[in-house]
Amino acid sequence: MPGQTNDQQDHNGESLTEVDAVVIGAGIGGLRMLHQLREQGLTVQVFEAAPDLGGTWFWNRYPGARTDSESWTYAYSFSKELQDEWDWSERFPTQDEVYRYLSHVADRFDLRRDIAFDTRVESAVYDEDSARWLVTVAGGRRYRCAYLVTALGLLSLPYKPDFKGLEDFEGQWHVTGRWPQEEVDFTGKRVAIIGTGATAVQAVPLIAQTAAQLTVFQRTPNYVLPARNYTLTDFEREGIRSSYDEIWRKARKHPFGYAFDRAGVTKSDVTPEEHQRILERGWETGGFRFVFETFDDMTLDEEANEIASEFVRNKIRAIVKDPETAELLCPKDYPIVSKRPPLGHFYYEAFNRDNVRLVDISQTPIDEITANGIRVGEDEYTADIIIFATGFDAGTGSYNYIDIRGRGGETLEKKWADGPRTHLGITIDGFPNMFMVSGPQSPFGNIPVVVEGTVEWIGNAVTHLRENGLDTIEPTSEAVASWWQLLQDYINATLLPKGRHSWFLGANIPGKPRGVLFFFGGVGTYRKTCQAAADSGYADFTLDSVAPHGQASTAHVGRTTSRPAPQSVS
Ligand code: N01
Repeated sequence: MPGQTNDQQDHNGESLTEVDAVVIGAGIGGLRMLHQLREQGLTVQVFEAAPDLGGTWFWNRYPGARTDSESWTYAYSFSKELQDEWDWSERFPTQDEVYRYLSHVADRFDLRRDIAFDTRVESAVYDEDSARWLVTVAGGRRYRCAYLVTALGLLSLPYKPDFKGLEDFEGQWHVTGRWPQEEVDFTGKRVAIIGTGATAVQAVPLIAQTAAQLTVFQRTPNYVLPARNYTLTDFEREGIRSSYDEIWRKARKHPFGYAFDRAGVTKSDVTPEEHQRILERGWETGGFRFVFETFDDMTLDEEANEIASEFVRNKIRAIVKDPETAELLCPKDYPIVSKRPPLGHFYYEAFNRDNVRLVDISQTPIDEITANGIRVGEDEYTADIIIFATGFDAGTGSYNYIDIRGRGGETLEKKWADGPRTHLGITIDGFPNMFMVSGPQSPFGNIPVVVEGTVEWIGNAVTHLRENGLDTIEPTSEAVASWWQLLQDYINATLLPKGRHSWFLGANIPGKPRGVLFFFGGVGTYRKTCQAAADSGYADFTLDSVAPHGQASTAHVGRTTSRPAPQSVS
C-alpha cells in the first residue's frame, strides 16, 4: 500500500519487506530521489554501502578535494527555503563543505530515517508475474518493490591498476577515491602520486606543502585551467541568493549545466590579437569559463581549438621555471577539452618547488612497485606513501558489482557486454521500472543540474503509471537503439573523440568496451528531449498492467508519434 512499509514472510518463512521503491545510493542523486518519491507519497528504502551519506563526497576526501563547479550551481534547486538558508563560503567549495551541505539537506528533510547505511545491495531481480523487483542486501535481508532506482554515481568505482609488487611495498598506500577518514600525515614523508587527472591536480599542491618530497608520475599531461577560487563575501552571497531564478534558468539551458553565458563569438569573428585577449580574459576569470565564455567553437573547430591549446601551453611554459619540466607538462598530441580539463589551484606552480619532481612515464611505464617505492625502467623512486590517483571505472563500473536481472533473468552485465544501452540514460529495455539517476548515457555535465532533471522525470513517470492504473514502464528496443545512435552523432560532431584515455569513452580501463558513455548533446537539449518523451504519452515506451491473475496485459506499446497519455487499462 502506498505510504507504508510492509514486513511480511514469504512462502519459505523468510522475511520480506515491501516498499514502493528501492533507491541504491545516498549521494546527490539518491538523496534527491528519496525526497522526490517520498513527496509523491511512496514508501522508499535507500541503501548505501558507505557508513554515511554523500557518495562521491563521502569517499573522495583526499587533500585538496573540492568541486570544479561553482558552489551556487552545485546545489539543489527544488527548495527555495533550502536555497535561502544555505551559505556557501567559497566559489569552489571543499569536500567537507559539500558533505556538510548534503548532511544539512538530509537533516532538513528528515531523509536519514529511510536510509540503511553500511548496506551493500547484492542483487536486484525482476519478477515478471508480480511486476516487482526483489532486492537482496548483504546479510540476506530482502525487499520487494515496484520501482528500482539506481543512483550509483558516474564516477564511484575507483580504478587502481594492477601493478606488480604492491603487496611487497613497506610503506602506506591509498586510493584517492577511497580516502581514509583519518588524516594522512605527509609531514617529512616521501610521497609518490600516480596519475595527473583532476584528482591529482587538486592533491599535488597541498601534499607538496608538507611532504619532504613529492614525486608525480605522469603518463598523459593535462590542460589544467586555473580555478581562481575565492572566498565569498556576504555581499556576493546576497547577490547569488537574489539571482537564483536566473542562475537555474541559465544552468538548465547550458550544454554542461553551468550558469554561464554563451560566448557569442567564434574564431572567424575576431582578429588574432582579439582572440588572445579574449582567451586571456577567460584564463583570468578562471574555471570552465575559459572554455565556455571565450569561443563557442573551441570544442568544434580544430583551428580554434589549437589556438586555445597553444595558449595554455604557453601559460605552462611561463609558469614552470624548469623548461624541461614545463615541456613535459604541455599536452601536445590531443586537443584541449577532448579530455575533461582539470581545474588547478596553483598546480603548475607546485612544480617550481624544490621538493616536487615530475617523472614522465609516457614512454617507459611503471614496471613494478618495490618494497621501497616505484620502479620505472632502471630507476627506482623511493617512497613512504604511494597515492593512486588513477581514476574511475566510469558510468558502468559500479553496475558490475550488483547482480541485476531483468525479464527472463537476463543479466545487465550480459546486456551491456558491448557497452551500455539505455533510453535517455534512465531506462533499459528488458528491465521494467528500473530507473537510473546519472546513469551511463545520461548527460555529461554539472551533476546536481543533471540529477534534478532526471529525478523529476522519474517522479513524473511514476505518477503517470499510478494515476493511470499502470504497473510498468519500459523503453522499446527501437528507442534504445535510437538513443545509442544519437549519442554517436553528438560526440562525433565534436573534437571529443580525439582525447587520450578519456574515461567518458571507457578508454582509461584496459579491456573495457570503447564507446561514448555519456550524452554530449547538452543538458538543455537533454531536458527538452526527456520532456518531449513524457509529453508524447511515453510513446517510446511500453506501459503495462499486471492483471490480478498475474499475467501482464499490454496497455500501450510504444509508438513513434505523439499521443495522449493512456487513461485506463483494459
Ligand atoms: O581520474 P582520471 P581522476 N599508469 O581518469 C593515470 C572527476 N573529478 O580521478 O591520462 C600510470 O582523469 C591516468 O593517465 P592517462 C572529473 O570529472 C572531479 O583524476 O590515462 N598512470 C591519469 O593521469 C575527472 O575528470 C573533481 O595517461 C595511470 C590518471 O591516472 C574525473 O573525476 C575532482 C595508469 C587518472 O585520471 C576523473 O578524475 C576530481 C597507469 N596504469 C575528479 N592508469 C571535481 O569536480 C591511469 N593512470 C572536484
